[in-house]
Parts: sequence; structure tokens; C-alpha cells
Amino acid sequence: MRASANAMTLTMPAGSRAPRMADDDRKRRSEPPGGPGTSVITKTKPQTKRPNMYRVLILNDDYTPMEFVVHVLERFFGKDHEAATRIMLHVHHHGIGECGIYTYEVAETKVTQVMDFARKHQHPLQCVMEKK
Ligand code: TYC
Repeated sequence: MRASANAMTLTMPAGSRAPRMADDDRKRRSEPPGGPGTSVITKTKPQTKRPNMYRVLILNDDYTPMEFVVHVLERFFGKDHEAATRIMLHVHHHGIGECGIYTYEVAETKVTQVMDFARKHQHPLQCVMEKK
């Protein structure tokens, strides 16, 4: 141990404690550029990218019963009866309204669920998604 340390010391240039190496050797060995007793701090970048969000909308029509639309909003969008009724009436009066805002796959699933449910009950209710 002591002998090999001495042997190494003899191979080193005066005034240096680390063996002299070419820059590319130093890089290959992943040693910090500041010499012994130094280290490189790597900053981990915070992952702050937000996903694209999509609005899920329902459209008015003349035939779908109001109570069916209220039920859809409760069942698939987690609205309480009051909020569901408010959204349904907004759609009834304005032609279109927002059920919720979701990531792409969740929004796509909601649209499919609503369209399948409406078709099963033979109502023409339409549900769509749009990028925010
Ligand atoms: N306009 C429908 C009626 O009068 C009710 C309705 C509301 C239908 C909202 C669809 O997205 C809708 N029965």
C-alpha cells in the first residue's frame, strides 16, 4: 500500500498529486476537470412540461331528454346534480357546453363513453373534444 503510493508519486510531475493524463483519458475515466478533491455538480432539470389539455364538450339537439343529459354529466363527468343541471341548461340555451378538461387519453375515453351510452339509449346526443 505505502510502496505503491510511493511508486505512483514518483511517476507524477512535480507539484501535482494526480498522474498526468491527456484530456481525453481524463474524460473517458469520468474524472472531474478540477483535479483531486473536486467534483462536478450536475443540475437535474425539474420536469415542468405540462401535458396538452383537451376540453370535452356536449352539443344541444332537439330530442335528447334533459334528464338524460344531466345523468350523463353526473355519471361520466363527476358533476353533482346542481352542476350537471346548470351545464345541461347552458347547452340547451347556447348550443354547446364544457363537461370538463382532461389530458388527451382521458378526454378521448369520456367522448367514447358518452357516445356509446347515448347510442345504446337511442339518443342523438353528441360529445366532442377540442384542444385547449
Ligand atoms: N334540447 C334538449 C331538449 O329540449 C335538451 C338537451 C340539452 C339536449 C343538452 C342535449 O346536450 C344537450 N330536450
